Amino acid sequence: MAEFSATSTSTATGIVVALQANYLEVELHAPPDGIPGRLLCTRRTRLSHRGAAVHVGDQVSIEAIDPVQARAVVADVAPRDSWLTRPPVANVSLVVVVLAVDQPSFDPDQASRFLLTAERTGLDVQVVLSKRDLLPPDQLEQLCERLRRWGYEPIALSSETGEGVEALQQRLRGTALAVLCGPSGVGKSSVLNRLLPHLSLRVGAVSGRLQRGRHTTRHVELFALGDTSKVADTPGFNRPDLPDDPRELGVLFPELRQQLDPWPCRFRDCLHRGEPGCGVSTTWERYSLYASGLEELVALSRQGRGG
Ligand SMILES: Nc1nc2c(ncn2[C@@H]2O[C@H](COP(=O)(O)OP(=O)(O)OP(=O)(O)O)[C@@H](O)[C@H]2O)c(=O)[nH]1
Ligand SMILES: [Mg+2]
Ligand SMILES: [Zn+2]
Repeated sequence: MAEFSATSTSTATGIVVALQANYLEVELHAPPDGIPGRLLCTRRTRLSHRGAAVHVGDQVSIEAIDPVQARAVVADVAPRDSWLTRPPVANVSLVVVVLAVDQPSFDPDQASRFLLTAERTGLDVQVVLSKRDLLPPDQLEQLCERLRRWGYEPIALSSETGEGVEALQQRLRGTALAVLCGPSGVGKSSVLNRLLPHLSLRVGAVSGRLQRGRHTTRHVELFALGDTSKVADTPGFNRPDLPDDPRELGVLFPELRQQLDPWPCRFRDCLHRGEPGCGVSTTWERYSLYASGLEELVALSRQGRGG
């Protein structure tokens, strides 16, 4: 007769839902009989040797399951479909950029940096304008219209009143993994508490003259939204970096991207800075932001080349 030890020989697959110090919290796709749905895991040392970082959102195979302690070991990581660097989340299918209409006040430069970072993934990007209760309806409509000119169809919502939350819920339904990202204090955790009332995530009041957030959320964590969708709460931060390559910048602006098909310029490597023969207009709102971003990147790449 087989002898049972504390460690079962079963293996299983799951998704990393959180990282805690040196542990990975893994939710199993189909827990074998008698094995808890969530396990606290360490990594096989050979994974660390390969330099394979394991992140939230990674699909992993696990072994050495200890059903009593709910522990296991991550043996391997599946190749990623997509990768968001900051916040670090693997296998994202939708990037939700959350921006407050006020408190903290809407900052077009900061908003754009978050949008550019989201666009770099090549994934779908959804803009959420949070705290709509803080803005009169006509000003809210103006802000929505502004975002539309940038190439986005925003969902305006309030986690205080609940208005608009249903629209986000609809958008997330059927999305395998959505990530909420944006500045600290815009209400990312608050909207999750509204969507999933059992969560009670910690939220923090904004403070100071600039009504900045207090970096309340410290870790990326995934939560189930129905049977087929997951959504990630992430720590807010304030100023994402631009991409490294100036030639990459243009395609990250939807309103410029739309002007580039078909290619309107006489020059193949045009950076669209209003030179004669460049067919790109310079009269769109974010053009100045594009131009100054470009200058910053060109200067950086010159420095990098030592010239
Ligand atoms: N008036 C109003 N306040 C809100 C709304 N949503 C969130 N807040 C408040 O905004 C503050 C920040 O909310 P959080 O949910 O902690 O913001 P966060 O984006 O998760 O912040 P970090 O975790 O620091 O990135 C809290 O005081 C919330 O009560 C809203 O819809 N309307
Ligand atoms: Mg938070
Ligand atoms: Zn051009």
